[in-house]
Amino acid sequence: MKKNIKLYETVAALLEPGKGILAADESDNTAGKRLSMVHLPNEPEHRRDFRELLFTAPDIEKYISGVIMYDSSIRNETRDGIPFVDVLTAKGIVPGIKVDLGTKDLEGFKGEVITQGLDNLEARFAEYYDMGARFAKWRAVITIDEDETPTDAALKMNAIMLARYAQIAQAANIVPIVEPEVIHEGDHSLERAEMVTTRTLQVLFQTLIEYKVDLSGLILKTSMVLAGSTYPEQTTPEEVANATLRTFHMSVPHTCAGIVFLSGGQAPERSTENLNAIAKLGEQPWPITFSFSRAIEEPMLKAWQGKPENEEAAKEALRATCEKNSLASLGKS
Ligand code: 5MM
Repeated sequence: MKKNIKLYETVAALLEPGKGILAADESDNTAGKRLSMVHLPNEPEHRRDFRELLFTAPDIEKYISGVIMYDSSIRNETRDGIPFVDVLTAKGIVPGIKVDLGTKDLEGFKGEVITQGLDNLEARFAEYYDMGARFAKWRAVITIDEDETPTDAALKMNAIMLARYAQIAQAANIVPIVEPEVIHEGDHSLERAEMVTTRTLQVLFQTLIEYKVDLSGLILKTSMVLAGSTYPEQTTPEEVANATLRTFHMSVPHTCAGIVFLSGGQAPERSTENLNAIAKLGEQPWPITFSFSRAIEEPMLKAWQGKPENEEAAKEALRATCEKNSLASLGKS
């Protein structure tokens, strides 16, 4: 396999110890859900203000190595006309882009979905690279339902699409983040979550290897292994940490450049506690850190409330949340 130094440089920047990745890649629709938390309508100027607060907050670069954006935000700029990509780059933060186009039902497989977005991906990557993006993200959604869900057929099809996306990204000098999100909502036990996540990651990595994706130039974004959100016995951080690392050791090759976590709808404090417990288990074959969206944004939104007079407090809430997660990624929270 031909080595691509550019990919490794980006990987090293993204996985700098003590830093994590902010997932600010909500589609316009989902950004509207964030704005509704602060009683603002889903209008372009409010989406811009939301992103401007996130990207211009002082000192986040001490804790954040990269930001994943959405198509409309990578093309957007601050109220003063500075492109968001330039704001991030000036802070030494690597700009990234979500390139999947969301999910649709997988015909014949009740409750299972497939991710769209492979069409024209070469051309889209070329444009995003010119805009400054150096890494990307594609999310597959895996739901745990009855005993037979997820099916191996759905896992395989999602893995092939993740592998094809990763091939195209690497050919464009863009580091792919592959995100097979095992959904937290549901009444499944911790054991079942562990079994499903292990199988999902095994199928994914077998497929990535089969299609000759360079794992040293790729980052895995994954769920923590947790009991379902409505399962009667909720899991302690130590249980989450042990189950999550057992899963990785059963499924993630040591050549994979690194592993980052999504928060999956857990409360911000719980996401941080679980990350801290994982880091406390000591050094692993891969760098491990956070790539939260909701768990980073929620405290900032609470402080902001959509009011100009709260903007400085909102930026400080964001900085403090990033610092807490930075410490947790080192097991020092
Ligand atoms: C922000 O959520 C992203 C998906 O947004 P759309 O549904 O609008 O496309 C998602 O990709 C996110 O980056 C990850 O799942 C991690 O987010 P959480 O909130 O789970 O940390």
